[in-house]
Amino acid sequence: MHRRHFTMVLALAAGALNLPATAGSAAAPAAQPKPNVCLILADDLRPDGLHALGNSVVKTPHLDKLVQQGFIFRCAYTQGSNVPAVCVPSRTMIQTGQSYLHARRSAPTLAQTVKAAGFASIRSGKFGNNPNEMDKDFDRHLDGQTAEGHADNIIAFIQENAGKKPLFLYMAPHEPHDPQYAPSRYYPMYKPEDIPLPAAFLPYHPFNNGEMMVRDENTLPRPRTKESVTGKLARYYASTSYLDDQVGRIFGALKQAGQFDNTVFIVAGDNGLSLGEHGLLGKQNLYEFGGMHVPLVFAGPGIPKGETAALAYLMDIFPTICDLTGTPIPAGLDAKSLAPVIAGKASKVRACVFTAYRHVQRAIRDDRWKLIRYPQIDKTQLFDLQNDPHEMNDLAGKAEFADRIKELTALLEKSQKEYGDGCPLVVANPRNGAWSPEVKEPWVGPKAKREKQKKRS
Ligand SMILES: [Ca+2]
Repeated sequence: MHRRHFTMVLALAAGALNLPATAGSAAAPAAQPKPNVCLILADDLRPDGLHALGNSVVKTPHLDKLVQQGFIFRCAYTQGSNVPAVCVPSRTMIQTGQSYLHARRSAPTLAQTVKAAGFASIRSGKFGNNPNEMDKDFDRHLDGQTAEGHADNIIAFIQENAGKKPLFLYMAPHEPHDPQYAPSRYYPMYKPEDIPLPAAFLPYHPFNNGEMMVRDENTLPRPRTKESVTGKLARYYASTSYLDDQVGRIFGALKQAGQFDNTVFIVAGDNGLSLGEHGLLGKQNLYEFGGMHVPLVFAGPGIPKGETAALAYLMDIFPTICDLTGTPIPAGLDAKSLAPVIAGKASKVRACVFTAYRHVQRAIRDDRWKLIRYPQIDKTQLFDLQNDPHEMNDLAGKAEFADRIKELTALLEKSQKEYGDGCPLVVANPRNGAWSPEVKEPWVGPKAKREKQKKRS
């Protein structure tokens, strides 16, 4: 499928990137009609959250068809968050293509860019966890309330506008975020007893990571148990299947309008989520099955079937959409186009990925190694992701890895400078990191304490 479009869009991408056009086409990008774009941004979807991404339990037949024909970024991340609601900076970074860590540089947003490029655009999504002022720049900006409502909004938009202009369709539903609101018929699809515990399951997190009692972490009692965690996973998968059915309706409308094969699809999650890994439940940590690691798939005209371990940021979606549609990329972005990786012209666009959570966690990873630093408790973890993808074997205490830790710490400091992150990696008088659930009020920083008081009031 999409074969007939392959040459055209590769030529478009090549033109935008100043790459040699492989198919010998010298057509000017501006003369080519743009494909439509359909961005599905699920809320809290884990990097293995779809069947075709390697999860044998969850049923997602509609999205699977795309993923099976598409190009998967296995190592994609949202950069981080200065608040427990990781969604907000994540969605803002998609709109700006810039790091949340420094003041926003003046550059058009994604919404402004697609508008200027001649797309008819709609965002239908959850309100409240998004940069609302920026999202207003889409031609239509709606809250459909449910996944079904969002699909209705987008289907109506397709029916009104297909063929008149290229379409930019952005669906940002609540699913599969908790609490789950899928219709009741979805819940019997998953029996907790059939769901395996995550590989890195622990009843408790072994130390205080600086955010032990946040809202997400309190959605199940402690200790975490097989029953409680698999029950939560069952609800999460039911919600994912509900979303998949609604996405299937959008695909149907695009097919009916004769536009499906002329649409670039991007399927992603706004942030990751622990569901029992390391004793955690939220997105307020930097583990691989934690807050920042997300699914990211591109499919459609010009996009070959394949996958890569190239390190990507979620904000890269913005310039990548530009390249895949022959739209100029605005100057001043931190994000990088992934089009060269998709086109097989480059194996990577960056050597390392830096992630951050408030002032309490910082991490850096390269193709193999990952270091997580907890400045407030003077703790470092080191994982060999190649041999330990679930981060179950912390190598930081071993003398033979001292040089590796030095190298990665230097790389982390370099990334902090690059993105203007002033968070110290070493603090005076670090706290005791010991933690157990018997301690009712674990240590929280002054800012978190204020947030907590605000929530109570
Ligand atoms: Ca989220």
